[in-house]
Amino acid sequence: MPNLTIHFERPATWAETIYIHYWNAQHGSAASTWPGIRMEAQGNNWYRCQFVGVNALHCVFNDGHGKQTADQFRSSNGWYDANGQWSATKPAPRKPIAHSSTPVSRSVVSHSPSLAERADFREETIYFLLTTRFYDGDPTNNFFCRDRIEFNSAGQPVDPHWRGDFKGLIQRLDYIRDLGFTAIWITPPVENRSGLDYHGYHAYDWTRIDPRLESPDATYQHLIDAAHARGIKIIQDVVVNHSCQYGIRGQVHIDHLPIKYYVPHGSEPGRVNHGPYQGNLGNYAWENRDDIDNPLAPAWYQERHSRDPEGIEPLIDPKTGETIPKAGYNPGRFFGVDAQMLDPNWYHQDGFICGGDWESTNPLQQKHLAGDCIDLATERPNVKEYLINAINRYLDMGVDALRIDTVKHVERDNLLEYVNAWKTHKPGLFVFGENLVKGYGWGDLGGGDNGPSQIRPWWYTRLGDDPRNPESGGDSGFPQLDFGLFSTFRDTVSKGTYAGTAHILGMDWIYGDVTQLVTFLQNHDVGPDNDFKYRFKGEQWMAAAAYNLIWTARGIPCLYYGEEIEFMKGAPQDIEGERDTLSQTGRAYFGDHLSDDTIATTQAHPLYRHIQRLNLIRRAIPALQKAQMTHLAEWGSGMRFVRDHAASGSFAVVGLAIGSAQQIAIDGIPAGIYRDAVTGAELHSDGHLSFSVKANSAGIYVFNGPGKIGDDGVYLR
Ligand SMILES: [Ca+2]
Ligand SMILES: [Ca+2]
Repeated sequence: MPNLTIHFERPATWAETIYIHYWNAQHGSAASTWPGIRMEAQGNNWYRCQFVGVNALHCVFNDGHGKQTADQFRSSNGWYDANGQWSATKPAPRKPIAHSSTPVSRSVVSHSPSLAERADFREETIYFLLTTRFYDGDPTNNFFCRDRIEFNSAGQPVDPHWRGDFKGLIQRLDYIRDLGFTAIWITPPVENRSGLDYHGYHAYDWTRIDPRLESPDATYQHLIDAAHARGIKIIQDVVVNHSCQYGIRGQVHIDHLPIKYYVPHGSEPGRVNHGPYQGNLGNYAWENRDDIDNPLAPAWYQERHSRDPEGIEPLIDPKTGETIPKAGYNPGRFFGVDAQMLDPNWYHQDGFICGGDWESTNPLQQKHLAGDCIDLATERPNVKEYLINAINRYLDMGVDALRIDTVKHVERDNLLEYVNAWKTHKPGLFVFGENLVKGYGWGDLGGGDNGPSQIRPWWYTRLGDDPRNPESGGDSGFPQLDFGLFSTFRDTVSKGTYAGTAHILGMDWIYGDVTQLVTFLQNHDVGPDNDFKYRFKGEQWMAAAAYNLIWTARGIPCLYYGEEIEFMKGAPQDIEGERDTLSQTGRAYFGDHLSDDTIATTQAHPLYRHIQRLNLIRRAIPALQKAQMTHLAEWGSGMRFVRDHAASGSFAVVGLAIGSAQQIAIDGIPAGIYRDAVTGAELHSDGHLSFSVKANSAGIYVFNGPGKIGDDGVYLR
């Protein structure tokens, strides 16, 4: 009968009771209930637990007092030390970490596991899209936001903001699969309310999917099921920090006048002319043209919600006593929020963020981010209960991972309550966060940072309480989008060099588990040029070299929709000018490149083929997915490093060349046969390896590797 013995070294900041919570145990009882089994103290901070009749399990270590590790998987006896490293034998007492030792046995390539078997999210690569801007499968759910409507030369409104939908996404899942991605991150699908809410970040009801995304035969459940049927995981984007400016349906109301009574200066009641909004600016798709249907709105509001669709009957503003509709009457009563009148059970009471607040922890976390991002009292039990339960339902529907928005605007330990509640509800759940920083983001550790550690990405990946010492706490199990690495791309790949990359990678130790970070070249908010505002502007070969780095370095690669064809290259990521519409931005509608007539051209693009092959290579080599980077050297036009994943026996030497061909040399690696996944070249090493890499290509020499993976393209060759 197999037995599994797990040892755990208590980090200094943890309580002295240690638990192991486990699930998916093979050939044993399936799972423990949180916080799990209490481990037996062995002295010198080591704890032990033996599982009889079990040969593999997933687990989380915790102290029952709020500290916990990331999810772990173990299939043999092991010692998990306070630095978060597994060993097959008991580690010697603490000493400086030596270079990676000679690996024992070396496997070749991973097989292709099914979705259910893929418990480690580092095996995935992510395609990120704004559902409304991707592919329109059902024109009947299209909807124009009030703001930024685009008109054609005939004066007709075109390009509805809510255009792409689940039906279209389902129809194009095979496109994403063909490109090689195994996970899709979609923008928040819950019901929204705002003058510009097509992106989903202004939630009004977390318990409902926005009807503008669904069709009768293409609900959220249909999307999840269709993705799973293709081996693709769904990552749901979740906003915890704020609600829209109307409150939350059925929970809390924020005072407003109904927008159908708004009449701009120079206009008349019932005569507003604004594309699909004719007569007034109330929601044109709703019978009574109102903007909210909150049962907590006052009686006078609800009465108008259910009638007077024209917005022309006299209504007394209860706040001022004035009668509307009246041209030019205070727009703030329709579109603004009175921060003094917010319900303290649901909202913070500190007003709106202004200039000096952006690098200061308390105002950043307690004030409202914007007029339509009203800061929730996230520490209150009612807020926690509402948000946690709402998202649990989507986890039950099959959502595989969560991406948390605006992380730095919620205090870390408070936010970890949400993250850990979801991970407890769905053991093994991968959750990562967005902590936007332009720069290295090392906080109090220097690097020219003018903000404190407590609002920086690394802080949220850790459990310690010392802003100057990341190692004061272990891994929080809440990795972040790698804005630090992203920020360096402005000065590296955008200028055709890797110079400076080693500097940022040399700080990998500050993160709880750097191999879980989500890496990217750009996204819907930022791009790696000048002031971080534009879709990547650089030459195509620079982008190719950037992807070579992102796909072979530590972290989980994430591509923003359209990058595969340099879509909207150089455009601002978000609306910039006073009159910009979405079609002038990086959030333009992508579906024209995915139609039956155009998709072949899209799939022939050199970067499409490039990313497709990088996904193929990464999926075949566990070291590229899971190992840290060692033996790192970088010299501007080239770099090399080792990815050594002892647990799977996968070992790869990577050489990268940007701008010109490079000769790569490395010492101190295991002797044996190495095969390049890019060229298929085979080399014998006696501890030294030397090889050449063509310009903007990569050499990926895998110990006992399978040889060439995929076909040569313009860059990988
Ligand atoms: Ca649609
Ligand atoms: Ca907040």
